Amino acid sequence: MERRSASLLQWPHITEMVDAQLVQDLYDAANRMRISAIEMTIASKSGHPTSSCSAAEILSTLFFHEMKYDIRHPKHPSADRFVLSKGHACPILYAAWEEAGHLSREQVMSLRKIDSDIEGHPTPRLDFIDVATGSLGQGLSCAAGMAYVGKYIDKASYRVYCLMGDGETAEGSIWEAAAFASYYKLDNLVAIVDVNRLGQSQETALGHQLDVYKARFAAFGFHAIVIDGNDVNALVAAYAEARTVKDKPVALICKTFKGKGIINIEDQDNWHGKPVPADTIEPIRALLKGSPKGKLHAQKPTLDAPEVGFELGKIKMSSPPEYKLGDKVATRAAYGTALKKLGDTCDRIIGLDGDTKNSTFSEKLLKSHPNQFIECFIAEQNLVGVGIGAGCRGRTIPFCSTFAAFFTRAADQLRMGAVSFANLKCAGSHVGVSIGEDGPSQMALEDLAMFRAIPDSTVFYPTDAVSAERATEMAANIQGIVFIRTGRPALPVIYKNDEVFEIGRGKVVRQSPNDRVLIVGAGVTLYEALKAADTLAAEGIEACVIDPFCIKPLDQQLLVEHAKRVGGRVLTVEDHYQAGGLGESVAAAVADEAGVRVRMLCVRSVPRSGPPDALVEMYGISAKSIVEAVKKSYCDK
Ligand SMILES: Cc1ncc(C[n+]2csc(CCOP(=O)(O)OP(=O)(O)O)c2C)c(N)n1
Ligand SMILES: *[C@@H]1O[C@H](CO)[C@@H](O)[C@H](O)[C@H]1NC(C)=O
Repeated sequence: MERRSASLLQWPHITEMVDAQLVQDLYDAANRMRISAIEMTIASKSGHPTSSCSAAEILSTLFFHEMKYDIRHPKHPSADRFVLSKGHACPILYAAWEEAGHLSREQVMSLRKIDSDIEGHPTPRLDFIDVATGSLGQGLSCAAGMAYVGKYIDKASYRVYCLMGDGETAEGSIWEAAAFASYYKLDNLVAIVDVNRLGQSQETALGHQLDVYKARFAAFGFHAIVIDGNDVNALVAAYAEARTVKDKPVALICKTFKGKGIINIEDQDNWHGKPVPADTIEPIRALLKGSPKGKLHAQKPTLDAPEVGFELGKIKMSSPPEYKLGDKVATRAAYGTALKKLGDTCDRIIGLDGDTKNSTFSEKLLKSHPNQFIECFIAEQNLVGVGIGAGCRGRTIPFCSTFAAFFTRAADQLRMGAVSFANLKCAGSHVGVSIGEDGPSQMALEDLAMFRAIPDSTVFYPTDAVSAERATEMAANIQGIVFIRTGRPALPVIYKNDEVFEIGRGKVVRQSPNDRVLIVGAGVTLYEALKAADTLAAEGIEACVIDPFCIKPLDQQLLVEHAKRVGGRVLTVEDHYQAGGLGESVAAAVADEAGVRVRMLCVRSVPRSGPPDALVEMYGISAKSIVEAVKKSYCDK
């Protein structure tokens, strides 16, 4: 009772009276969860019991007093969401789901075993995890994406809670997310910081300076509350206060102790990420006051999230491509057109951009369907994180766009997107030296490598406007991470409007029975390849030209067939660095074929500013370079 009066004094406007028995039940739940987390990590001989224990009360009050969910359907569209941004503390999360009756003792004790989904950090292999965490600093972006969708798209009452470590808040991406959350007035989002003072190798930069955390979150537009994060009464009151805040996200700055409750280890350095002695369990058990496991139940969700009305595989653009052969259209413009046409037929197609929407042409969607567009400003890590959060649980199909170069800044978010099995579409414009005068800082020359490296990703590199529209339409219909590489220059339409494109199928754009070389290009270099083929033909050397359209999966069969047909002479030409690009993809595809050689033209040094044509020439990926390379490599013998 004393504890309660203290916290009510701190928050005089909170009238929520908490039953003393309930408070005890929540302490008992927290201590049972502590014991479970300690036992799991002892069994697995690894893991993070001290990072777990500081947050035991934060989670017990959240899961058994505050949050609304249904253990029979943890991902119910109307259920409150929880993101454990400090993913290494997952033993305490697993313990909460055990306490809730959703996980069995046997399951949690399989922590970190090779055949167990109770992994070392949380992943959506588990039915209660929406986004994988463990690479610190990313959870708040994902949570903000979920909260945005909850508030503005689902227009439902579910709330989103995100637990971060104090050390973790040194990540810049946390502050990108914080700025986003307050700009969009995400009052359904609660950011909780477990300020347990310690990081992995030493004390955090701010230690227990709670006022500094408070000032920082307040400066970012949050309603910030400082509490004793190991005090159930304080937590209950703070969560209740959070629910009353309008038009601002809430930050709960929780003063805690790392290893809270573990004798001789609480608040001690040197105990990060290792099991603690088993004899620490009994003293915690002695704290239990007899509230039995299973007594506490979560509140049921308010069932007000709407059904989403789309089915992957059946989403169509409102009209097919409408171009004339030879029309000059940039693939980025065709991407924008296609995105708008997808938005016409499916209100869950959303566009997200980082203040480049009039360059990537995602603004076409914004102009027609303002409610289906999220401006994320110049914060690409958050752009991708918000996209992942917005797409999870199938609530939307997010299309993120920016200059392709700037997606590399979110490489870790994209990598974690793969661990999350995220459904995310990325359209990157302004690729290669062909962007011209803006120079190398704006040129994507590593993007294919990065997106190809993502497990199960699909990578489209459409050459003309018709194929760009179809790539965008296909992207909407595939589950998973898709990259569409679009270009800046307006170049001629080469395909008819009714040309059929498929994932993993390329197009032979020029061939004759006398072909002696196969040239593979995409985007600007496909046009260079066609020009080169004309020049070569005039000199009696016929060339087959293939547009791969899809770089991953690559049309291996088509490439092998034509490589063999032309006598094994293959030349690739790309507006990208060599590592991980088109040439290496083609080389890998034909590697098993005896008698096939692949020569590569690509950008081989840091480019400079200049007119696009001049740069294409200077960096050796022009028609002239192709002609020379064919003659040099394949014609003297
Ligand atoms: C991006 C990233 N950098 C580093 C790590 C390694 N790491 C895991 S936990 C941790 C310390 C986290 O400290 P804090 O956020 O204070 O959480 P605590 O464990 O103290 O609750 C570090 C450095 C990581 N997982 N992700
Ligand atoms: C984008 O829009 C701004 C504001 O209208 C304009 O000043 C700028 O030139 C546009 N940029 C491009 C690349 O079209």
